[in-house]
Amino acid sequence: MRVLVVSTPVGALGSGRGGGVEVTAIGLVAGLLARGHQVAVLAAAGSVLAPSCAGAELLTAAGAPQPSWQHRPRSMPIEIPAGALLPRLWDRALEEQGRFDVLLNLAYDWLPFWLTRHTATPVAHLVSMGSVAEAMDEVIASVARWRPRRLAFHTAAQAADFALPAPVIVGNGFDPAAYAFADQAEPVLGWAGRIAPEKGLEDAAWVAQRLGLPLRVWGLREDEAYAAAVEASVPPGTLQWRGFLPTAAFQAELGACQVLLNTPKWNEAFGNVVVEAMACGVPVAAYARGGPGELVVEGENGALAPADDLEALARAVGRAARVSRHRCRQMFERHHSMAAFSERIEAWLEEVVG
Ligand code: HBI
Repeated sequence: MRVLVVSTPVGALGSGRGGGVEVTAIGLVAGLLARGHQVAVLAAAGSVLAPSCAGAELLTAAGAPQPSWQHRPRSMPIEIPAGALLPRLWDRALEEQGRFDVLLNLAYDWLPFWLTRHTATPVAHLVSMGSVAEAMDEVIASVARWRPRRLAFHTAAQAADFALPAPVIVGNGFDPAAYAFADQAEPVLGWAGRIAPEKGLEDAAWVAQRLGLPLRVWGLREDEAYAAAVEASVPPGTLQWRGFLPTAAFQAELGACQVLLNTPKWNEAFGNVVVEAMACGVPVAAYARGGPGELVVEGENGALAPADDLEALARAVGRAARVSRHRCRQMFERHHSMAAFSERIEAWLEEVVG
């Protein structure tokens, strides 16, 4: 197939601003290329493609980034800033659509969902979040009523926010060669994600201090005040801030952790870092909430605690530390490799094109 992947307007690929979508885009583009499809990527000016995506054509558009839905009230109207990037991305996508079999949208934004019924080349949406806003729920529901299979989700927990009869669940995918299995661990815990309230870092900090172990923290300090508040909530030295690292450096440090803590405070659609930890052989202790609640299987690749139950999460760390690190890697390779993911994406897009 000839696939045009239209990226998120919140930031350039490779900047870290796109959050999980950046990792998804790499797995999806590299995976489809490896399966012999022609792929082009339309993204914000300044985007760079990972080496594994070198075979894809890169189209860019410049404009004002879209404010993230993650920090907007649910009743927020749709906003299009002056000079907005989003309409420019889709202006270009509609101009180019004639040379593609399918347009694959990765943006969680009103415009591409609204366009779905009106394009010549079919648009398919890989929905990147659960329900975060009324106006988005409404436009996603309108696509679901018209052609439900034009929507795909990362997990069933995420899809459940949109009440579809039989949602397409595609998981996510990562390049196994990019993650090194680490058999030995240091006596440290890990936490990774955007440093923002919905990610619940304060709970991981509390558990680390409760267990008397340092907590290595990786991620973009998106909310500085929040980061400072978490730092102040535990004794100095509990948190070791590692910043936002490119995957190669991140996974090398992540592999040294005994257990990764995952503490979502919202219906996390997937939980990329949970799978990245598995790829490095690191078991995960997570809240039974959202995607992580599905990805972590008690006793197999980690341990689960009732959401927001700090004492239970501290106990889950002990159970997670005892699971086989080889089993974690094995589960990653079977379910979450780029090959497994792109096979699911290919089947979905061929159904859309068909
Ligand atoms: N907000 N408006 C908007 N559009 C997106 O595509 C978007 C977002 N917030 C977060 C986000 N995408 C990605 O970080 C997802 O991986 C969650």
